[in-house]
Amino acid sequence: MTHRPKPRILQIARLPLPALETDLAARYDVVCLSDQTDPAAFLAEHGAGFSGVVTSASIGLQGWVIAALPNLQVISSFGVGFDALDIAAARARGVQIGYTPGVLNDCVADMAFALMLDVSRGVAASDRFVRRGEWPKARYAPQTKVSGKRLGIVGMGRIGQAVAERANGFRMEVGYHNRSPAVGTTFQYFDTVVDLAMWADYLILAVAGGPATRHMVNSQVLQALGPQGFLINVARGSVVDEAALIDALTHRHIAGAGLDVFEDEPNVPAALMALDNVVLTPHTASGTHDTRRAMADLVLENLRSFYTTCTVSEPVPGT
Ligand code: 8YV
Repeated sequence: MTHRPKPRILQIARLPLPALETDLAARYDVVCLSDQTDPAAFLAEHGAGFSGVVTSASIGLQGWVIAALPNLQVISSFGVGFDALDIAAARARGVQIGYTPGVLNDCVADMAFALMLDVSRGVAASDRFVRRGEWPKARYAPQTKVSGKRLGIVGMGRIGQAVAERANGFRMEVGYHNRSPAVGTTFQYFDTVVDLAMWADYLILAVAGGPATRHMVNSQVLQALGPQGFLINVARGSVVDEAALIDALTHRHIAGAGLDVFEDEPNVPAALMALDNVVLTPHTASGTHDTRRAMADLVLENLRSFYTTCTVSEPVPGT
């Protein structure tokens, strides 16, 4: 019996799910680039030996790494966003790119609602109030009702739709902005984010990151959202002008914000941390055992499919 050597896979950095690293190591000859003392020197010496790359939406893949892998054929990314991945460089080389759409919609939409409920009702803030021992001395101030309010969704893709589905149980009216009106939805469409923000009590961001959406939420949008309005971001930090948001929150031009993503992760501005009308989570919208396992299975399936049929099973659109 002849033994074909296992394909060599370059893992760009430590992955969010250790079990995925174990599964990869059982199937492939894996080397982690971030474990190398001099990654550039390592690639110069060994780059030609790798046919595959595994990365994540947060880690991404830079063009110079792609250039240092002359025999690269497949990239399998853990996540649905690909704004940190140099798609153009990979496409120019005919490299297949697989990602993990679909399986995280529920958890990201759940997190959007968790942030919306928390920042409106002061869940985390009142938890801090109780822990500080303030309850026996004072009453916690009334907060903002969520049910029945207007929910504005920016980006009516799969995650935006999962957010909209949840609004029904809260008897919320849904409006949305998208590049173009979404087929098959009856929700009210707004041509601009400013118009949507003006209408909405809650603006939930569920758009892709990247140059096309950079600072889509700026001071004008925040002014339109107004002093009773809340901003929820489960998309990408780059979608919001963070300096403008800090200014709007500090001067109460908006009521509050629930943020899972930031412009310079994992660094969160001290000015945001100092505010009580903000709920901050560390980019964990997809971070449940169930969803991370389903994402890991798709990372493995994309590789399995590529190494048996020469095509990934979930290609990034347009590749
Ligand atoms: C993950 C994400 O947290 O899928 C995405 O685009 O940003 C998240 O689901 C990320 O991939 C983990 O690194």
